[in-house]
Amino acid sequence: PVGTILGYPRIGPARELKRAVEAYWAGSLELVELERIAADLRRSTRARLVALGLGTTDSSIPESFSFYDQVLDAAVAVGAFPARFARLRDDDGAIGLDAAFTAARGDGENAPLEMTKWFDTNYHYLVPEIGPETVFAVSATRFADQVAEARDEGYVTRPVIVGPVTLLALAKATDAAPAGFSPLQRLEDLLPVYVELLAALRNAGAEWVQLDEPALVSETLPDDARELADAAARAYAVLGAATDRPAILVAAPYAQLSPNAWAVLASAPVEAIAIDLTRGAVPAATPGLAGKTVVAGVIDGRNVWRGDLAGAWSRLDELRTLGAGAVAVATSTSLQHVPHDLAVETDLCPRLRSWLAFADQKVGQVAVLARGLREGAGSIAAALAEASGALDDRRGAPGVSDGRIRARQAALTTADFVRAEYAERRIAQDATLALPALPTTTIGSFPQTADIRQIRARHDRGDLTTAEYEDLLRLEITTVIGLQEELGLDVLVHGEPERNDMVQYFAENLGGFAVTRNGWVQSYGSRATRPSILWGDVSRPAPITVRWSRFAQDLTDRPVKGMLTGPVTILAWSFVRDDQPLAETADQVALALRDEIRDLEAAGIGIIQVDEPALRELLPLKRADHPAYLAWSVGSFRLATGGAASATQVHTHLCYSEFAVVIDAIAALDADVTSIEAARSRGDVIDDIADSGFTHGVGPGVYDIHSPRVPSVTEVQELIERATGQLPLRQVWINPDCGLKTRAYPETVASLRNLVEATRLARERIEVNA
Ligand code: THG
Ligand code: ZN
Repeated sequence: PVGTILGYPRIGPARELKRAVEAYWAGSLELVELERIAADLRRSTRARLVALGLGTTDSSIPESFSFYDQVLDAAVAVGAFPARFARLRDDDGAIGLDAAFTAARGDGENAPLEMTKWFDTNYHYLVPEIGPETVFAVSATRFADQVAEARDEGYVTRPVIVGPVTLLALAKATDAAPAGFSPLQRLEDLLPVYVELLAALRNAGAEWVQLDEPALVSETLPDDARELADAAARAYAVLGAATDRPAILVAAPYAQLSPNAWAVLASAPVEAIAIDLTRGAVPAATPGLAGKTVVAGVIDGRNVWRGDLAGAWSRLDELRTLGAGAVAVATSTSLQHVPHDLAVETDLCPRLRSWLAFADQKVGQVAVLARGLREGAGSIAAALAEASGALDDRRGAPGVSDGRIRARQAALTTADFVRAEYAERRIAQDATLALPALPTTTIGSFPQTADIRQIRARHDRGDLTTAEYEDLLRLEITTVIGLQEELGLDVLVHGEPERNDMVQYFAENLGGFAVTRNGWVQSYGSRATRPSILWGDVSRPAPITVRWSRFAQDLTDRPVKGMLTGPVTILAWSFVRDDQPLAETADQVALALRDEIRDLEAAGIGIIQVDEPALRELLPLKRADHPAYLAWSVGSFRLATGGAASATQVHTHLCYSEFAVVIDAIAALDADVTSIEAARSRGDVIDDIADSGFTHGVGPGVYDIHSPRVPSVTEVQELIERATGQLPLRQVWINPDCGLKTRAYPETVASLRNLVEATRLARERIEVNA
């Protein structure tokens, strides 16, 4: 292929796959219907890619469909399936779609596969479980079936499969594995199964296969980079030597390959290597490349900007000096990280739209550059000039750079990032808040019932006036406050019924952001989000949350927490401008939040939570980049909260249990109280907190909100005791793991009742002991 993409969104332009899969799960769609809808989607994707300029029979069309997750697909194909789901295999050992769905979602008795972040993206994959006992064998034929399906329609497509090194690197050891076992130790056993898969693909008509090996660019996986590069050398020696196989394209997206990994791939017996040229420089020339194609990822698969096409073209030019057999153009990553099509976003301001490119537009850009490679620079000069024109227009457009905001940023001093000493704040807060020992609270959101979602939808459609809508919100807040008082919680929340999403809500209310109607991006399985587009300097035209917080506070004598989303999370879950460092953009968001905090304080709100669940998520893949990232991310939080009075208690919430990885950063946030997820690990994270010498308030979650299960009083007591056993009493807060948005009321009320009761018993014991 001269021009290709590493993968295409699979959810469907109107989220057809989500609707079909969820209908199938609900029992309202037959399996054959689900398979038919999926086949239709694959067919229309192929046709679309051809219409956008990719070739029919030159393997430039990737076959990258997945019902749920590409890592799960690879694990299923090679039979890496947990023992607890083994009974779901067919009689011949094959793993069908139902079995795979069950592994992804659990079945009540058996926990699903764990889900975690796919490199530094917002996509979540399922973590395969592999141990010494795992028996690898070809267990599904889907990859080859799809190639054959395409061939019957007249296409030669290129199947995309997670490669063996990455599959093992992303896997975790089974519970049965001995200490010190790493799934990568099973590489030699796994490779024959990949050899078999390759033969089946060849047999189905594939001329090329794409094996995705992003693990080779990462420095944040448990196996170190050298070990992974060494594994790649062994893996591709074996796969390359297979006689009955398609040509192999190894793709290493998401960051720059280390010189070591690059040298390994360049000398491996494979036919092509795809590298991400939007992150890092063109690698060094090497003789191993002479017979290979370098697939240059110059069109960014991660952002929604139309970008600098002329710049991409000159990178392709630069690549000709590498000594490769051929150069092809591609996206830097799969396009699964961007929405399908900009053309349907007719509500976007036309000028902004002219600066953007979603998946289909990016395919078009690849097609342009491919034409340049085939027919010479002259053939695409007009297209390059047009893209440069859009870029120039963007640079000079009003709002992209706002003098007042820039001046405010330039005038910041270190004092703006520092609050009074913690000890001083503690005294001021103890005096004004007068909270009991082990204060109880929740993370912020209360159940988003069908009713609330419907109210919002009716308001969006114009079926409810804003006045009617807001009356209903006030009613909901009144109920939620009443419930919390009745339960006996100490620090209350208003429940956030006015928010569709913790990022989109702020994006809709800040200047510099645009929101889309249909810009869905898969988050995991059938779920998607609609990231906002941060295109300009960030301003806060008016207070955002203040009237809801004040309304709630007026209903009760207990403190009500103000609820904000932090700058890093707002950036992490949006499409961010690419024309200035993230650090600068983060500080602009921080200043808007700083103003919001000042207004909340003025409205009588004494506790303000600034959530940063995505702090860990944006951690760069390269270790060398960690210090700079942690400096600006922590700095933006401190800028947002640095203006708060000593008596104002600043809370934060972080969602993941890898507390240890960023513990120093969390301490540096200097929040007065930090709540974190802890229940799924039965409180193991408490050890890390105690070991770290963390001195501020901390609320390790005492029950898991990710399932409807109601924790018993005893269970909650155990976690409280674990926390109070290891941390000074005055540090400990009692709260659930995370927000209650996805839960229903019956289990929420029952769980919180048990939380309050367990806390009451803990306080009694403390008094007896004192
Ligand atoms: N908000 C945003 N991004 C996020 C999260 C978030 N990224 C990480 C994490 N949380 C992802 N988790 C989810 C959880 C649920 C859903 C999506 C991502 C979800 N989406 C609905 C769906 O697909 O049906 C659509 C929701 C809607 O209508 O807006 O359920 O919290 N920004
Ligand atoms: Zn959370």
